[in-house]
Amino acid sequence: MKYNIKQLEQMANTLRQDVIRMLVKAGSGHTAGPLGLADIFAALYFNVLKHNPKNPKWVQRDRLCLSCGHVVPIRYAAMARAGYFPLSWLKTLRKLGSKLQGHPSYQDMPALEHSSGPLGQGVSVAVGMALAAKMNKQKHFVYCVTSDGEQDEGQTWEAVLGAAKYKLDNLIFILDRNNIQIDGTADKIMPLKPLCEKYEKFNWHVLHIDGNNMKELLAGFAKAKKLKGKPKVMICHTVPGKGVSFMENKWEWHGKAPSKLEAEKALKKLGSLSW
Ligand SMILES: Cc1ncc(C[n+]2csc(CCOP(=O)(O)OP(=O)(O)O)c2C)c(N)n1
Ligand SMILES: [Mg+2]
Repeated sequence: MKYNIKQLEQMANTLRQDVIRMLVKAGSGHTAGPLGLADIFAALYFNVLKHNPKNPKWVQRDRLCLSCGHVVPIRYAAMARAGYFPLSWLKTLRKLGSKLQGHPSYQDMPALEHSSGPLGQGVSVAVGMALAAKMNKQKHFVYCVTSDGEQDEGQTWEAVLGAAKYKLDNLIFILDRNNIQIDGTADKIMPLKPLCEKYEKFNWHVLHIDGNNMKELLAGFAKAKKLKGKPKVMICHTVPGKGVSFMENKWEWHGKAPSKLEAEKALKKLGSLSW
């Protein structure tokens, strides 16, 4: 069943609460990116993706690659809510022996499509999957979530070149333009502007989206699917830490988990009555 905009917005808020609960229990991990990406993951898992949680290896499924692996808590939350595994597993994030590792582990959870963590690698995996789909005349799309920090990786641009060469119009990058990375604002660490023109000159279709606006997101995905002849990138402007005012737009929350007190405050801001 495809969720409507209101249901998707509610789901995004639920996912944000899940992320806070997971991280405080884990005691370490990444907070800002996952909160900023909640709307995108709600849209993907509850409206956009052709997938079957009960049959994760269904051949005709759309592939979702997560290249910036550190934001995986938001993907775990969306997968649990979509029925890939029990919600109780979310409490095991980052624990020894858990399937929910701090960075995606394909060995532990094949529904993730591939492992990631070293930035820049997942985009190449996505290009390979899209090329394979073309060669096999398969109809599914390959989506790849990548981050602005990842645009600093040389490997990203090798993948971008390759995708254009093979005119992979079954490939859609979802670029999280949240303007932060590990130890500063993204553009201070490495200026990326003009990012849109860079992708255009590399022969990609480029869309600009407010990545925290569900209506824009759904329209963006629909448009991206239709564009032909070139790979597509949806540059999604998101607010890192979205929904928790004391975390919003602060790079300091890139890789820090909330304390118990901070988590309680965050959950209140997200409208939760309990923890
Ligand atoms: C190849 C590689 N170099 C460095 C790192 C360390 N690292 C982890 S996250 C990160 C920042 C990435 O920026 P971004 O994905 O934009 O972070 P966010 O928006 O989630 O804060 C860095 C440099 C890494 N994981 N892989
Ligand atoms: Mg970033």
